[in-house]
Amino acid sequence: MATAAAHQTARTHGSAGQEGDIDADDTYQRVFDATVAADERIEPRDWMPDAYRATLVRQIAQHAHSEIIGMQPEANWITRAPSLRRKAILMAKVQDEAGHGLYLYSAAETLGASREDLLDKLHTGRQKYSSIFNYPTLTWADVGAIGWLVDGAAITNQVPLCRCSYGPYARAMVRVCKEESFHQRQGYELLLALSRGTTEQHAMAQDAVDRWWWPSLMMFGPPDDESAHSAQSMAWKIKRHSNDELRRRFVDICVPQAESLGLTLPDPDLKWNEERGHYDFGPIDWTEFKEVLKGNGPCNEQRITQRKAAHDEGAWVRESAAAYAAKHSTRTGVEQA
Ligand code: FAQ
Repeated sequence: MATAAAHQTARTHGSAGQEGDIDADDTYQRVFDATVAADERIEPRDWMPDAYRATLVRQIAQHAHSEIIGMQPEANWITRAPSLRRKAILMAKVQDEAGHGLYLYSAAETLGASREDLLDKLHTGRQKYSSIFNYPTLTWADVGAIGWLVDGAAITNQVPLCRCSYGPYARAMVRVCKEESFHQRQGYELLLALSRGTTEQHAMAQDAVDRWWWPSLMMFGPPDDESAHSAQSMAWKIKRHSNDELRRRFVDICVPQAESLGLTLPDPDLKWNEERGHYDFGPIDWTEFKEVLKGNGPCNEQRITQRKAAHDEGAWVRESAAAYAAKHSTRTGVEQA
């Protein structure tokens, strides 16, 4: 059992004692394990295993990248929204996604990652973003389907992350989930309006759901027996549930909602299983998922090209903001303090 003094030292030191100091390493590890076991938070200044830090940077960066790449498919419809009201809602939603990216890159920075480096890894394909954003938005109804299904899947995955063992990530998720929940409702409301509209509008809504359903199920990641990181991430309480568990939960939520929308889900095997207390569903095309991850989805190339162009075109904004901050900090004496 670690002493209180050792506990404090271990919790507030960025690295584990002197090189070769096995006792200190041991104590730090025990304090870390005890903190996680007690469902307390690991904070940026606490000691943590290198692999825990690396896993968090990987997941948070991938999450941040998904938020900013995820702006593209919906932004595609801002200029063609069917009314001023719909345009204002959509602009606010896309802007929210940029904000989520910001919280998440900031959370990654608390682990020692550099934002510039993370963006470079995204642009050069060394870090991933969610598979879902490699599909095209072909009609206005896709905006509704993304809100309902993609934001719905995101919330199902992210609500448990509010209890993630790493403090800054968990706290960022609280706000993100509140906003995603609003996004999900606007998507549902949009689809409901189309579903109850003309025959053509109903068909458009159904077509969008048909195209987004299976990719939304893939968002939860590979099946549990193929998930490389789940076991360790769950032991560290970064992830609280497995990929398949969350996928099942999402299907259970969506089936009654689809019925209320007057739309069907494109799966003939979808059926309530009394014994399991869940819906059974058909096989997911994991070959498609793997192809999308390899860069062969319908929009992978377009998404990265557009992201890089936006980054290059925005260089002057970043430079101006940095110059302003430097000038401001000199004037207020922050630099001398
Ligand atoms: N796409 O061992 P696991 C949103 C990768 S936010 C791409 O199971 P893990 C908001 C995985 O990284 C959506 N890659 O991995 C919004 C790993 O590869 P690596 C994003 C995927 O980390 C809405 C490999 O497969 N949400 O939508 C995917 O334990 C509307 C093995 O997988 C998050 O990022 C995938 N779908 O579990 C924005 C949530 N799935 O890294 C705009 C946080 C797996 O070894 C509009 N992340 N991979 O090269 C997580 O919860 C987890 O990272 C999982 C994957 C569950 C995604």
